Amino acid sequence: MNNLMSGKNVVVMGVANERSLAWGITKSLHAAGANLIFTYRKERSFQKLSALLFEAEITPLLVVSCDVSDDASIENAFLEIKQKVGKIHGLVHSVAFAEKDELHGEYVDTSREGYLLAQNASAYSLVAVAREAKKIMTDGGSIVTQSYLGAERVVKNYNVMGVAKAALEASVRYLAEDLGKYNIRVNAVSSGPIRTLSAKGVSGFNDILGTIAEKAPLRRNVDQSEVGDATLFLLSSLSRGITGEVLHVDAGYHIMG
Ligand code: KAL
Repeated sequence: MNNLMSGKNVVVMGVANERSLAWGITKSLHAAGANLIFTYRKERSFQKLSALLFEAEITPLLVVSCDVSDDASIENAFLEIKQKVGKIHGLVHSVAFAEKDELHGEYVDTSREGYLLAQNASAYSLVAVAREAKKIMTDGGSIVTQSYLGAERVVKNYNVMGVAKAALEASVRYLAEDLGKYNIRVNAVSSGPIRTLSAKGVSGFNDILGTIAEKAPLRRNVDQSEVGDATLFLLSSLSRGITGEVLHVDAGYHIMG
């Protein structure tokens, strides 16, 4: 337990189950004394989230429905947050989606529809959410999103998501410039591969983990608690001089040739 976030209201988007990066982040934020607000899209995620919060003895300030690919849904969610909580100091964007069909084979075969869907849900969603969050971050704040190495390099099968993450990371930089004048910082964590619901059904995921364990400087993989603590750092005043950054939490793998 530390007091890094006491008195701070933080919105967490993207808890689907106990393996979610957003759940690791929730645990770090809770241990740091943050007041937490959650958004969910699927009813199934709401039920999972409610059970997880109960088990972890976390009492949220608020849980609201929010579909990040729908502007009206985002506006409604942030209006409700404003009405019930007032201002916020932090936002965690930990959502992404691409059609399964686009996540294997060759990138050259990506359909227009699949490309736009991945960009919409995984990259534009940060822009739309930042615009609403800004209105209630009246004391300044910090926004953190989640990325992956596939934004910078070609990673087999990541395909359309790699291009969406590249747009997400570029958005972090443009948003950092726009929101900096309001003392709102915008950063990303680029974590190593972690077995989450998004990684489910990915053939060869064990091989990916094996490569990291062999080649990363720390000779191991990372977990949700490490992503959680790094995200906490970026949300807290400890990182007050940092914005527009992509922080790799990957046991150092990205530095290797
Ligand atoms: C190279 C890696 C292997 C995996 C390849 C692609 C992973 C893409 C991530 C993307 C977010 C996954 C999906 O959108 C899956 C979706 O089509 C089906 N799943 C769902 O609908 C579930 C139920 C919901 C909860 O999932 C979502 N996302 O809504 C990348 C690996 C090594 C690292 C990973 C997993 C990166 C990442 O971006 O998650």
